[in-house]
Parts: sequence; C-alpha cells; structure tokens
Amino acid sequence: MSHPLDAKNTFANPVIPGFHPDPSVCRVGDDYYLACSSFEYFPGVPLFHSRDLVHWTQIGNVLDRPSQLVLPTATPSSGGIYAPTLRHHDGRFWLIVTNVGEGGGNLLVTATDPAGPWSEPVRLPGVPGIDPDLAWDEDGTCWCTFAGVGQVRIDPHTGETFGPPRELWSGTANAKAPEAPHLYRVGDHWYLLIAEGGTERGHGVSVARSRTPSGPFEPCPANPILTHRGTDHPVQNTGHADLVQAPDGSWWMVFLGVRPRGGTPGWHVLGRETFLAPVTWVDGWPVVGEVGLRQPAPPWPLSPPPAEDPRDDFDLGTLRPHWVSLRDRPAQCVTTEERPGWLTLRARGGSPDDPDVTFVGRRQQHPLCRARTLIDPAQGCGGLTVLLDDRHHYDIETDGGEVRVVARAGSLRTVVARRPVPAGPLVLAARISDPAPPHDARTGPDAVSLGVEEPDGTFAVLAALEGRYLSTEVAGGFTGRVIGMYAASGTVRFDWFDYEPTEG
Ligand code: 6LW
Repeated sequence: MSHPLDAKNTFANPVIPGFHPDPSVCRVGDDYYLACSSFEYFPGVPLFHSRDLVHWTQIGNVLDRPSQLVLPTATPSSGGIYAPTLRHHDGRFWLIVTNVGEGGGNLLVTATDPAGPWSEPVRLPGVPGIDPDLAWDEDGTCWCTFAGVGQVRIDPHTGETFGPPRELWSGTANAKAPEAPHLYRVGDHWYLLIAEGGTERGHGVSVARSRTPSGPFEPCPANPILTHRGTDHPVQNTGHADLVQAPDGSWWMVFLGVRPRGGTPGWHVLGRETFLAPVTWVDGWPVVGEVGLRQPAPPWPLSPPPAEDPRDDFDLGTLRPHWVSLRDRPAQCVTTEERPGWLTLRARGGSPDDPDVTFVGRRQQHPLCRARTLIDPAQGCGGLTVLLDDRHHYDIETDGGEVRVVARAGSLRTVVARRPVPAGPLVLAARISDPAPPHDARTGPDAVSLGVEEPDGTFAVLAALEGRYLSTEVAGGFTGRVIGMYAASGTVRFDWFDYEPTEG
C-alpha cells in the first residue's frame, strides 16, 4: 500500500532536497541511515534516518562539538568537511570524512547510536586526499579507498595505515576526477563504485569489479552506469553514489544531482541534492533504473513524510539539528536560553561578508518558498539573509531606525533599498519566486524579494533581485543556498522563524 497522499504510488525526488551532497547510506535491520557533506557549516555532517529510503528525518549531526570539528575563521566557503562514508560494522556505526582545511585531513568517528554522541575523531595521516571509504573483508581487514582512486589498509581503531597507498583504478574514458569510491562485497565479487567526470554537468557513476577488495579491477563494459551529461533531463550533475540493499533483497542507489532552472546555461541554487534510484543486477553488474523528479515508489509501504512545522519558535534549550552556523557556534554568541523563547545572536564581526558574523540558518530546500522572522534588533544590527556563500548573499537588516536591503555579488556590494522601521513588531521576509518576465534564453533561475510585513500581514517588498547571483553557476563551489538570521553588530534577538514552500 502506498502512502494515502500518493494515489499514483510514486515518490518525489530528490528524497533529501536542498544542499545535501555526497550521500552515503547504510542499513541496519529495517532502518536506513544517511550522511552528507557540510563544508564550512557547523555542526558538520548531517545525519538522516529513514524506514523506507524515501522519507528521511534528520536525527543529528555527526561532528557537533568543537573537540571534533574546528573550522578556523580562515576556512573559505566550500572548504571544511567533504564527502563522508557511513557504514555499520561489528555492532557500531563508523563514519570517515575529510576536513580539507589546515590541521584537518581524514578522520574517523564511531557511535553506537547514530543520533549521537559520536566519538572523538581518530586521525588518519596516512590516508591521502579526499572521499575516503571504509570496507571490511572476511578476515576483518579494513580497507580505506580514496579519490584518485587509491587504497590503503588501515586500523580503524587507531588510524594507523599499513604500507604505502596503492593505485587501484582511474576510471574510464579519460574522464576527469575519478573520486567518491565505495567498495562492496556482492556475491563472489568486490565492486568498486566511483564518480567521474567532475561534479558538474559531466558527472557520472562507473563501476569495476574484482575477486578481491584490492583488485585488480575489471571495468563494467556499460560504464558510466549513471550519467545525465549532454541530456536535457531536469536532474543534472548526477554522480557521487552509494548503494544499499533493502531487506527484501532489492538494491538502491543514492546519489547527488542538481535541478537547474531558467534559460542557458541553467542555474542551480539549492546546491547538490540527494536522489534515489532503483538498481538491478544484470550479468553481475549493477544497472541503474529510472531517475525522475517523480518516479515509481519502492514495493513496500511508505512511512508518512516527516511532519514539517513551518515555524520554529525557539522554545527548546537547544537548536534543532537542521540549523547550521558558519564555522562555529559559541554558546555566548548563539543561545535560546538568554531570553527564553527567543534566539539570541551576539555579533563578533561586521557584516555577513565577515567570517566572524554570527549566523544561524537552514538550507533552502524548495525552488519556491518564503521565510519570515520576527526580529527585536534592540541593541544591534542584524537581519535575514539568503546566502549562497561569503561573497554572494542578499540581506535585509535593521540598524537603528532603518531597514535596508544589502546585495553582495562577488566584489560588488551595495545597499539597494532602505526605509524607516515600520511601527509595531518587525517581521523581515524573503520570498523566492519564479523569475520575472520576459523569459528568454538568458532567464535566470528565480527572483529573490526581500521586505517587511505590514501590520495587516501584507508583504511590502523593498527589493526584488535576480536569483542567478545566488547560484552555483555564478558563485562556484560545492554548497547551496542557506536562509537564516544574523547579527552583524551588538545583540539581536529573533522570536520565531518560518520557512515554507510556496506554489509557483
Ligand atoms: C567531493 C567529491 C565531489 O569530495 O565533490 O561530487 C566533492 N563529488 O567527491 C565535494 O563535495
């Protein structure tokens, strides 16, 4: 039986919308767990749970305390935490991941409960590069395979490596960036799944197999087994995949993809999102089934989608796991306890361009949506921002008696609108809508309107700005939009924050 809301027995892809790239998945009994990259955001590595592979709930973050993750102020946008592998072995969860910043490198953490706490990190100085994978063979030997693609034997308890890393396989067809390896034992073979072609439009997934975990590997004649390169498919950049087997024996692939919008070349603003597709085995090779924005549901009952209350009232002593900050979140700068029921942000730096700005936000997960927040700016300057990265964001902020919209796109930064603070409670709002006409080959992905709510609830727009400047095609990098609250100076408090998808 399908979910009652879904009469056609289909599900919506992406299964985890918004900036959730590099998914890694594992199953324990009837429960699936999935982890993603988090880059310059803290806490790091969002961790999701599902019973059906389709509906996912974030149950925590793997690196959620400074003893596990320090992202110095010099951490650039799209620096920090890259591409985890999540596995369950010997009664424990294991997660290996790379911090590409100084003093980082590859590190491994474990947990008995994936919601946390996760252990202190074990460092792996002998594992080079990014995208580390973990696989155990029948003897209990642990193999760490990494981008390139290379491999080294490790002791996952100590981080010790045995022997120099060996080259395994560099992919097919002279494609660039063989990366994201995952190694699995299926039947009589070991399968090495990789991404190649780069994480942009040329992205794809290829596979090779061997009788042993360390090769030699024989490439699949049908490689790449998944790519949308050169197509007009609405889901592009498909790659960086992981496989999981369901209790009924069926196989599934999670992978990243993007949803470009607008004219040419197509802009994606939500970052790389997590998609799901079925996999069958033909002649000993995995074959990836249909990939669509809506596609046939798995043959088991779907659990109800997680309930999403648009409003966060900040009534808990801690922030819910989907809230992220830039690089760190010191308790004296971010608290829901100082004024109960409010989120208090205390500034350390200047503006959102400043790596020291105090920020709390959540991923934009829908192409069209709106966000609102009730702000008490009393002793500071702060507001609401739609942020792609440090150098690309649109802000609406209050400072003294003024509300203003500030746009930053690369080296351009300008105040585009200002007005006096209206009487009564101050609600700042952002609306992401379809791009304004005329529509032609150059049309961008969307429009970002920023304004205030009038006492009667109407949205008084101060500025309607082109969304393309907050897209990955303009800004570069690996992340996606995050919408949130910030304090640029002094102390700024927020009573609630609403985020909700809207119709076209
Ligand atoms: C990640 C690499 C990739 O480490 O992008 O799409 C890099 N794949 O495998 C950052 O997410």
